[in-house]
Parts: sequence; structure tokens; C-alpha cells
Amino acid sequence: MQTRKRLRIAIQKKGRLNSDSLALLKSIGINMQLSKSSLYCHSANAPVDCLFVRDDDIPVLVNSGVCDLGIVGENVLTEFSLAQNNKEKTNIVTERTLGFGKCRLSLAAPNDFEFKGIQSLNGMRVATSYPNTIKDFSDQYNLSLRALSISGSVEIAPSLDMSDIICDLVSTGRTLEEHNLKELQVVLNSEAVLIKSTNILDSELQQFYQRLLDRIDGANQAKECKYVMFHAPKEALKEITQLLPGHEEPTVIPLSHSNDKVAVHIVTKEGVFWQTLEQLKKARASSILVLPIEKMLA
Ligand code: PRT
Ligand code: ZN
Repeated sequence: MQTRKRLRIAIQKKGRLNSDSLALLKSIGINMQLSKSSLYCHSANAPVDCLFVRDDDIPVLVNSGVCDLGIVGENVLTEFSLAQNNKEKTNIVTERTLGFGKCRLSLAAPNDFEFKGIQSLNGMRVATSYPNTIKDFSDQYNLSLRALSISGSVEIAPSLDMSDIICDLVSTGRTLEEHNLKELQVVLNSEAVLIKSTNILDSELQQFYQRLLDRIDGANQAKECKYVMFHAPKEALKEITQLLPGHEEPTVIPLSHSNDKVAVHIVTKEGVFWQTLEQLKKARASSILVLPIEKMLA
């Protein structure tokens, strides 16, 4: 039974997810006094402790309940869950996708490989750090792929004749290119996710956690929204505001120097492109400003 009075969250100690994970915590009001060597950090302004670990250990720590929460790539989580599911059910739920650490787990082969569709890969040797994900993919397509599990430098395996193809993470594709490899097929799209142990939290802590989720949602929503301000003739107001996918009713403010025109403030749900601004102008809006929004709470 969970009796902790502070949330314990596992994040990557160093690597691609570290700084975005810390930035996320900061953006939802959790300050961390970090020291480079420390594996543990106690927030002074929130009931939260951070454990800094290798990303591969994050699902393990959350699954066992040692940590309540974790931030990890879907690629790592999927590999862990598939390995675990061969034995038992996991105690992990994915709470939110976080919009960073985006990449794809892909099959790739030497440039001179003739790819004739997924079925043509039947029986091939695949070097990968994701043997369980490969097995799952292989079963899904009835392929009998043979996974060769290696923990790093997967890209060199075909040139050493250790494997026919590889399965590795790709973001820009530069690493594949540098090793004369080409991407054949995406196995999994991935981004960082917030995961939670199914352990029951102390009721006060559960309330605090719910507030954190609302803040994450607010921060995510704010990223997509824009605050738009402009002047408009009163009679054109309806036509103009319809051009913007508005979040709420616009705020309409009288202008001191004009009886015909008003100032309009409106929050849009989507990005505002030049095209929309040009349409606004055509509909007689003027002094148009588009501003980013930092935080939102509905
Ligand atoms: O030490 P620790 O075990 O914690 O770190 P790690 O070395 O296992 O992971 P790290 O820091 O490299 O990546 C952490 C997570 O970031 C991954 O699990 C993914 O969820 C995510 N991520 C996003 C990536 C990439 N993009 C990525 N491009 N992880 C790795 N790569 C590597 C890939 O393996 C390949 O070597 O980058 C190379 C390909 O990149 P491009 O841009 O050349 O295509
Ligand atoms: Zn790792």
C-alpha cells in the first residue's frame, strides 16, 4: 500500500530526454535544485522527488512502484511491456504524450538492398536493441524475422555480416545515411510519455497529481493556441472573428478615438498562418498582432 507523501518521478539522467523532461517539470511549477552528480533531487517548492536514471530503467522503476511516475520514450516503454507481457501484466499506465523526443523505430538495410515489400523480409536477420518489438512486428506480419540483440552500434551489423538488416531509432535519417543504409519500414512512431504506476496514491498526493496533469494539459494547449489582437469596424466584427477558430467568445473593447471601430482580443485553438492574417486584413481588420501563450487553465 502506497503511503508516500511525496511523488517520486524517474527521469533520464543524461541523454536526449533529460533537458526536455526537466523543462516540463519547471513549466508545471516544480523547481529542482540540480547538482550534476546527484542521482536524487528533492523539490523545495513541491511534494516531488526526482530520481535520475538510465532511460531503460524508468519502466522498471515505475512498474515495481519504486517510482510513482516516469518520463520515457514510447520505444523503451513498448520494448519493456512486450518483454514483461511474456511473463506477467505490467503495472504501468501511459498518462500523457509529451510532444518531445520524437523519433521512429525503423527497419533499414544497405543502400544496394532491393526492397520488394514487407513480405520479402521473411526470415531475415535483424540487428536491434529492440528484440521484443521486432518479434511482435514479425508475428504481426507473419515474417519469422530473426532478431540479433545488440545494445549499441547497430548500424555496423550488416557491413560485418552479423545481420541482413537493422532496426533502430531514426530522427533526421543522417546516421543511416552515414552508414550507407536506407530506411525500409517504420515499425513504431515514438515520443516521450508520462507514465504512472497503478499503485494507489495517498489521497492528498492524488489531488496534487491531478493538478499537475491539468497543468500539463494547459501547457500543451497553450503551445497550440495563439492570442490574436486587432482593430475592426463594428459591422465587420462577426465576419472577421469567424475567420479565426476561436477558443471563447472574443473580448471586444471600445477605442477612445473611434466610434465605428473596436479592438478585438481572441484566443485561437490553432496556429495562425499568414494566409489567415491576409484574410483578416481583406475583411478590414487592422493593427493585427499574433502572440504566443505561455500558460492556460480552462
Ligand atoms: O544512457 P541512457 O540509456 O539513458 O540513454 P540512451 O543512450 O539509451 O538514450 P538516448 O539519450 O540516446 O535517447 C533517449 C530517447 O530519446 C530514446 O529512447 C528515444 O525515445 C528518444 N530519441 C529521439 C532518440 C532519437 N530521437 C535518436 N535519434 N534516441 C536515439 N536516437 C539515436 C538513434 O539510436 C541513432 O543512433 O540517434 C541516431 C539517429 O538519429 P538521426 O537524427 O541521425 O536519424
Ligand atoms: Zn537507454
